[in-house]
Amino acid sequence: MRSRMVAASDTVFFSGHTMKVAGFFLLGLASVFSVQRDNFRTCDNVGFCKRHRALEPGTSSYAASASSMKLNPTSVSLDVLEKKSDVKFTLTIFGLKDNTFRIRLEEKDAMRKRYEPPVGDVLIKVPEGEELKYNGQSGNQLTFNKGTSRVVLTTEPLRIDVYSDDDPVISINSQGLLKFEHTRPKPEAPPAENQDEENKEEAQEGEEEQQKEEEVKEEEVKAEPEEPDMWEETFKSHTDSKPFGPTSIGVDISFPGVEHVYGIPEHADSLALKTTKTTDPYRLYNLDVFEYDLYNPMALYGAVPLMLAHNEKRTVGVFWLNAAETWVDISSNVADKSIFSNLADFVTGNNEIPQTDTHWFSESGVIDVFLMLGPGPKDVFRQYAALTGTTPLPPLFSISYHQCRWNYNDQDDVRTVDENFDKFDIPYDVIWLDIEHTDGKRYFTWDAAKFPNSIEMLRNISSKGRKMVTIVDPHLKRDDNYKVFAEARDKGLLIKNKDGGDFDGWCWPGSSGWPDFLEKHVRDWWADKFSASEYVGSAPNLYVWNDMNEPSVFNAPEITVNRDIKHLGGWENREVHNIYGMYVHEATMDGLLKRTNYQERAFVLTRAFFAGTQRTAAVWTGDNMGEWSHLKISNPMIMSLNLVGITFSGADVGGFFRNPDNELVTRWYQAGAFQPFFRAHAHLDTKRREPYLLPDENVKVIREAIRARYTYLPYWYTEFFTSEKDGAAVMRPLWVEFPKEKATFGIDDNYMIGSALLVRPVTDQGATNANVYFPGAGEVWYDVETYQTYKGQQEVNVQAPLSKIPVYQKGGTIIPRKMRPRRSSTLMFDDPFTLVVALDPKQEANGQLFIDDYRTFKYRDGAYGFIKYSFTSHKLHSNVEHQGSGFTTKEWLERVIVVGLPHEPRKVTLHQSGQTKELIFTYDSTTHVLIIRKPGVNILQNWTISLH
Ligand code: NBV
Repeated sequence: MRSRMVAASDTVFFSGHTMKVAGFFLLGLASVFSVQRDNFRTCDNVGFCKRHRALEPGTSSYAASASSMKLNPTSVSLDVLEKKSDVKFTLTIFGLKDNTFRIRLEEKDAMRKRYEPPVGDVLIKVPEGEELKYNGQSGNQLTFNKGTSRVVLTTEPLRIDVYSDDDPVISINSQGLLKFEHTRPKPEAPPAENQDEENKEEAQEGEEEQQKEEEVKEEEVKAEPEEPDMWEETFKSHTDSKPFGPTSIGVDISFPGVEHVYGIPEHADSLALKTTKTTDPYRLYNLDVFEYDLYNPMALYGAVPLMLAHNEKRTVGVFWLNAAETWVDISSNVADKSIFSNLADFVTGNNEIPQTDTHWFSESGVIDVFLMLGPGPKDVFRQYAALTGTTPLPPLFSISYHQCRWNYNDQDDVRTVDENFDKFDIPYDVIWLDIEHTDGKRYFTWDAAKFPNSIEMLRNISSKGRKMVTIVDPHLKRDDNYKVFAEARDKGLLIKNKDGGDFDGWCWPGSSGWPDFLEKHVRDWWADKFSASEYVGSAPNLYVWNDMNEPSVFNAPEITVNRDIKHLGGWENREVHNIYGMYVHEATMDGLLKRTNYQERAFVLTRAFFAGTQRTAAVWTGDNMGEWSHLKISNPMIMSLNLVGITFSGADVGGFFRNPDNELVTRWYQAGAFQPFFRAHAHLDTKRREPYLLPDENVKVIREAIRARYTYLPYWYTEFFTSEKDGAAVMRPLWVEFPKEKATFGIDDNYMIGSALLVRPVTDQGATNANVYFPGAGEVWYDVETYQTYKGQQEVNVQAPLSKIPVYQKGGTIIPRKMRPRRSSTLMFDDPFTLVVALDPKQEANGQLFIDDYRTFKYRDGAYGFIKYSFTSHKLHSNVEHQGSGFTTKEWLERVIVVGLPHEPRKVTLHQSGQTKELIFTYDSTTHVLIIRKPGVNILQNWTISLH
């Protein structure tokens, strides 16, 4: 095989500190503070990536046969022939409810079944069909209508164009890059190696020889040659046996009229995806990338193959349902006219119309693509949510502040940290324990010397409403005396190596095995491990964190399991790689829910993820660095996750590696306080940096930032509740709220939380100012601290000294807050609300509030309150839209702040149940802010406050 790809030895992956396991020392080799790229494959050393990327746009060799057409009420299928190989495929186009289509291409007489995630695991159910009407044939084009959309299928060369309201919106295989590597028997003799790179180089020495080689190459193209890496591939010292040969699939998908595409996390890159002409394609392959680099398309811990394409007119989404390694190339006739202008002839032949062309290819599976036609961003969120589900309402504690570190050393350490938060008046809800809390990295156990009485520790924090999260990784130490491992081995639950024995890899505990979470019975077994009797020393206020679930394997290729390892169902890891981590956290969540017989909501954090992860875990962006650039990239990274449904996501506050200075830590808290998942975390080797350890000036600012988070919890909670229903991003790019405003399309340092709050975290060292883009012509925005106003559709350089978080409330919105700082969110359950009414130029505003018991599933039976607020004609109305299943609350209204009121009212009155009461108020004529005190009504009531 290619000698270029075989390194003398593999670098031992390492965490930055010395790990001693079973007499071995794994030494930290990667301490240069940037990723060791050569641990990871690039497209150049991935056979199928090279093969797909080498395809030239042109005429497709695939043709559909119109006469084979089978019409069903909601779908149509046709035979497709690949003309060079004579292999047959079935193409099916499904009409789905809510402006969605599905397109599948499968091999007809495949020698081996291809993996597809079982329905229920990624897709929550078989998607509901909608009538697809055949509208006849014209030439080689068949047309199908569904509502106001239509699909035009060109039979030869095969191409599918999708129109929405007569506008072309998505085109598939218009560049002719479709390639489906059909199953085939292994050739008897190994393929010749005369095409290898090295030989090519040598051949360049003599012109004659070179010419000969070119002739050979030409011949081979015609004959569709077997390439050397089709049946075996080598990376560094690892050989992938590839017993089933080449199985990849790929096709081009174009978005006419579109310059901006987003999504396909996880990458440490800008929000708007870049063209990949000079880089590798964006790679989706769940990997543990040590000290990842920024602004490149390398794969990271998780993968969601969903892309959103957006322009002023509409948003569409493409979901590529495939769990294998996937790459996505992006080109654009706008960014790169010279090369791609000839491809921009979508319909009109006018290459002045912008177009983004993407090219998707996966190592195996079938082509199964969902096209969501919006037309708005929130429609695409809903359409994708109908396929893969939404984030269930998190328990309130989990959207509060989390204090983590690798590691809190022992019970005393936990007690001291806990007490210090109280001493310094800083709220926090959850304290976390990393791998060192266990007995030798045996998860579900405790280091008896350091944590002799974990139950007492858990009880202590519980008295203040606080929780604990412990880490539970999926690698099990191969130790006969470790019950969890022994049981998994004896019951045959572990993934196998290619020869059928239990797969043996290296991770934190040394030699380890991995349960095969793809199997339901394995997940059930794992879930039971969280019961009080199995997880000895745990308590109901203990929740879980799944790390290393890509899975991370230190001594395997690319620090993950070999592609040819076998899962219990017979699949190779190459077929299922990206979905493994999701099954781990799903089983964990199930275990936590089981503890209370599915009564109490729970919390799981995961590092690896896939489409559907949103249903059972929050996600964090892994091992970032305490660097300004990493603070900056946390915003687009979390926004990308939000765009693909993973709304409950965040980044390590402070940065995981290195020692950030006080200013950076402080700015990071300010950003984290306005990101959905808010947790500080730090590497074992870093200096302690709990907020109270910083100089007074910083403690003060961090305290304010965390308190600000707590004051906005009612708003976050309401947003999460509505997002469970409609799948909308909670942390939103500005274009989601202002889809027609082109200036917002490339912005990734300003964002919105819901529809009311605009946030612009300061992410530059030494900055005392920040450029804020205020979107929306005719809108007005209010600084949430000073109430200073800003007009929409302009960028303003605002003052942002260290104490300032630039956050703005949109005129026309009403935000519920709780303004009494306490030690934890649980202690705030019954606290009174403040309503902040920010008036728009018409002197109107609307808002809403969701309340329940903040912790159980009873809201699903209707036991919650949902209140709508509206301000119009100088009156604020509270309208209880829902109060069900006997739900009541002690929460009440203590204050109303009306912002943007030009004149002081003479009198303010409260009207409720036929009674009127005068309320006290103050008015500031410079800020135009009215504060109405003590309306005193229960929050779950209808009333009106009138300004006279
Ligand atoms: O468990 C240790 C760490 C953890 O703190 C971190 O958050 C994870 O992303 N873990 C990775 C393993 C090793 C990191 C070098």
